[in-house]
Amino acid sequence: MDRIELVIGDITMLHVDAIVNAANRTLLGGGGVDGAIHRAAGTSLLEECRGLGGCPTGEARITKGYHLPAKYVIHTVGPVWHGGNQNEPALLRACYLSSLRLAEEKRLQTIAFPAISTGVYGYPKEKAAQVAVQAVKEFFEAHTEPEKVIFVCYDEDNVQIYSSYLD
Ligand code: AR6
Repeated sequence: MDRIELVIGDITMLHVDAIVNAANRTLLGGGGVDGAIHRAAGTSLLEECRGLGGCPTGEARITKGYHLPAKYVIHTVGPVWHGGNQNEPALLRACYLSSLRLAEEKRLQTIAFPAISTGVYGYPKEKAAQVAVQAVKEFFEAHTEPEKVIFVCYDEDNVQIYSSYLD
């Protein structure tokens, strides 16, 4: 449990090895945390993203962090919530696991996640937090790297929800 931390605030401010972006399949930016990350990183991020050719839901891609304090950005595409019977939990879980695998491959030690899919994509926050915490715990059982995961809560709801799961 000491490998999991909860931070309240803006993910773009964090001095970590990688922050995760809740992107869309084009990887060309958008609103929410995606917009904030692109604004803070600068236009070079968008240029690098253009070269990636998009990303399927549940997968992840890595870029540099440019003007961000974080060294890298791991872009993952969460599922849009359609009621829960369209494979949403498995796809959301895949986002966390594929991001963690990329971090491990690059030997990154600290990685910060926003609450993927819980904004524009409408995934219920409580259900999403459960998937997120469970995926990270399971990954940690079998892997020593990354050393630390930070869950970043931007809204008050998520602060309450994550706190209750991590207690
Ligand atoms: N730092 C940390 N968390 C944040 C920040 C921030 N600066 N800003 C918002 N959040 P969303 P999604 C939280 O909508 O649901 C974009 O247009 C927010 O409170 O950013 O996966 C993409 O391009 C929420 O809990 O992502 C896609 O089209 C969480 O981040 C689409 O939105 C996720 O909300 C992805 O939708």
